[in-house]
Amino acid sequence: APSEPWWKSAVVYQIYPRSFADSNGDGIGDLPGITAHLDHLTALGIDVVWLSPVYPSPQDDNGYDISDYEDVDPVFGSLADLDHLLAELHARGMKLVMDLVVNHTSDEHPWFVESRSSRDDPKRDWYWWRPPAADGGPPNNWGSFFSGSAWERDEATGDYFLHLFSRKQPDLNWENPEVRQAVYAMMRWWLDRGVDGFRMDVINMISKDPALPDGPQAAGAPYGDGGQSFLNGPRIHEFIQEMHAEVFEGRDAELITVGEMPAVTVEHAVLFTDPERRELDMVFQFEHVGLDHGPDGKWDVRTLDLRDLKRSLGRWQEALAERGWNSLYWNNHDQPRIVSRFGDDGAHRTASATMLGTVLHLHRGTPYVYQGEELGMANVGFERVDQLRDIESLNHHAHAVAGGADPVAVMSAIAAMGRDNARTPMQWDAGPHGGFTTGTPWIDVNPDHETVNAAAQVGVEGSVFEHYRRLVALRHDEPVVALGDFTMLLPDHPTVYAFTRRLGDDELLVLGNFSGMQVELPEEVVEPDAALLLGNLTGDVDPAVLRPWEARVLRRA
Ligand code: TEU
Ligand code: CA
Repeated sequence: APSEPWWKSAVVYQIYPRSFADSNGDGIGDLPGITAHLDHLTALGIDVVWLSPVYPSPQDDNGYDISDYEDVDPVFGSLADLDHLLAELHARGMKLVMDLVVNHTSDEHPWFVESRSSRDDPKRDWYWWRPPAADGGPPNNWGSFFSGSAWERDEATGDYFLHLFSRKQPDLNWENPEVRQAVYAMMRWWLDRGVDGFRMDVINMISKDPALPDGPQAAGAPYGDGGQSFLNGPRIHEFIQEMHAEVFEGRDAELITVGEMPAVTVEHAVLFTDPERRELDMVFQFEHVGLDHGPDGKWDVRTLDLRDLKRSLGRWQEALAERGWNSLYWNNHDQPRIVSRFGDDGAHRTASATMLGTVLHLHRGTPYVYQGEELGMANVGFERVDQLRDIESLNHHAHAVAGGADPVAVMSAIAAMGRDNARTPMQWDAGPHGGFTTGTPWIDVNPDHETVNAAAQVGVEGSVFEHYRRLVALRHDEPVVALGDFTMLLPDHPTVYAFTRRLGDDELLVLGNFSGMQVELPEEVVEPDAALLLGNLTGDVDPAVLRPWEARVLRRA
């Protein structure tokens, strides 16, 4: 339908600049490095690049701690380098989405430097300052996402400030209208520069209950969970609608906006993405990437039950079928690699990576490919603390070990779930450091780069890359893939993921084997007359059987 927004048939590619390509040998990826590798993106056929933060930053959280919203950190290049990248992307028909991190700033942002200077500074109220509790401790019991208290006492005044993430990421006070206007002005500045939209970091945390009450605290737990006071908080839809009116109104048709929203519910997601409400185009939800977490959270590693995955993604497909829109992802810079997580990064790497890609990309929604996913890059699984770089993993390790946890068990959870798995350098070729840098990389390259790399895959039949290229093309070429409705099949099958997509008379059947065992298909999905639109394995196809990690996209006769 001509009236459908362009991003419904688009595929987005996420670049984590620090780990993509280093142009000057300092061991850190940079903007000229990205610009030098645009052929890779063109070959894949993607429509949009989402660039993780490149702004000036002390890099406490790899750029998610911003000290200047309107410039580029010298480690990544200059504003001129960014303008050049933008122009080159546009020349190739691709758009650029910037990361918008406005739940918090760096503690080195001038706004916070002023704010902390005295109790009556005009910017004092731009952040969440509270006096100590009666015992001199923090104002409430909230824990930070990066271990420890969510409060830090500041020497200048003796008050505490709130930081949901690192102590170098103080939370902005969105109750203050000056804060909101300053953010909107900055966003307009970027749009005027030519960027095509924003991925909004933890944007469903910006509205907090100003009472900041204690959260529920499990027996023996060091901190309480403040989530009910800041996840999808009281004014969240008001703030997002205001942002839309102040920043996007009148120019939104060409843009793409996606809100990153830990713990967003389907009910809120419908509100956020219903076009009539004028909020956001889509959100990143977290339910499906929490299914292998136990009751104690992400370090409590469990095995995925495929039925849970189908139930979860199926619910999201259904909830956003009439109004709103899904984003689709397995990976980003915070998640372990999907081929290691839900697939098999050993003997069945190519088959499982392509099966996972097929199942995801055939859902209704806008797919996001995270750098290296298109090569089947796997978890690195660091075994030593000195190999870790991520503040979340390092803080967790320090706190857990200090609290008496077994260091071997702590490292094995980090090896499975740690964010550094996503952040090892892009594997361009089999050469030293995978062709990422001529210097010493800021984080170790995965030793498997000798076999898993772009040079070995681009243009090579049977590779993960070539399969992803076909998936992107399928979305561009087949309206049913972009716009068709979705029906989940076989919800109780333990290893087969099956669904249909339908647009008018056109119906696709999608099958994926989430196991290394051959499986006999239940009769309702055996279709000898259907045409094979896309498969991930070569050789003879038996309509009644899926081979290990096989995926098929069939067009019903
Ligand atoms: O992440 C938000 C978030 O809640 C988690 O995914 C987080 O990465 C953590 O793993 C929780 O266990 C966003 C960014 O994507 C992340 O890189 C930043 O560290 C974080 O916000 C703070 O800006
Ligand atoms: Ca560099």
